[in-house]
Amino acid sequence: MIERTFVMVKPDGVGRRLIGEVIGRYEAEGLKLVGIKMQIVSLDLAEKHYAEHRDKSFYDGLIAFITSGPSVQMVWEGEGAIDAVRTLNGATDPQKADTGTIRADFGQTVQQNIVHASDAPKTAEREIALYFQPSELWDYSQPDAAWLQE
Ligand code: IDP
Ligand code: MG
Repeated sequence: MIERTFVMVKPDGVGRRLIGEVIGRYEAEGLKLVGIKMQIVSLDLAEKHYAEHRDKSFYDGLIAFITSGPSVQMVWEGEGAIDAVRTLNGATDPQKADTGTIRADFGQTVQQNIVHASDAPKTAEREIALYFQPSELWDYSQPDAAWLQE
């Protein structure tokens, strides 16, 4: 199924000049970039984004980190995009992430793990709506689209 997923290059990824590295991996997977922006996420937006973690011990640190500098927000589209991106990103803890994943290659701590990505269709829908207006998402075709279909 063609899906859309929300992805963020967190402030550590932006600061360490890894935006292009992250985008390159999703492009190489055959996914399509349909929206992109850069901002310092406000406290209010960060709290909405991470509401599910409100009661966790790491919540305050996570909110401080995610609002600490500019981050890049994106929407990627493609066949099974939600799982495909989570696989490329790797496990939350870079120490436990599979070799060759973004987090294994570049993540420093469980908190500073370079990227965020939606974990399910409902989450993707909610997170895309939090960060993007419908008019900021683009419908276009790529010349190799037919080759990527099963
Ligand atoms: P995910 O990003 O792989 O979906 P979640 O469990 O949803 O992982 O956690 C959201 C984010 O919170 C993580 O990406 C990481 O930045 C941070 N985080 C999660 N667990 C911990 C922890 O135990 N200590 C510090 N930060 C954590
Ligand atoms: Mg999560």
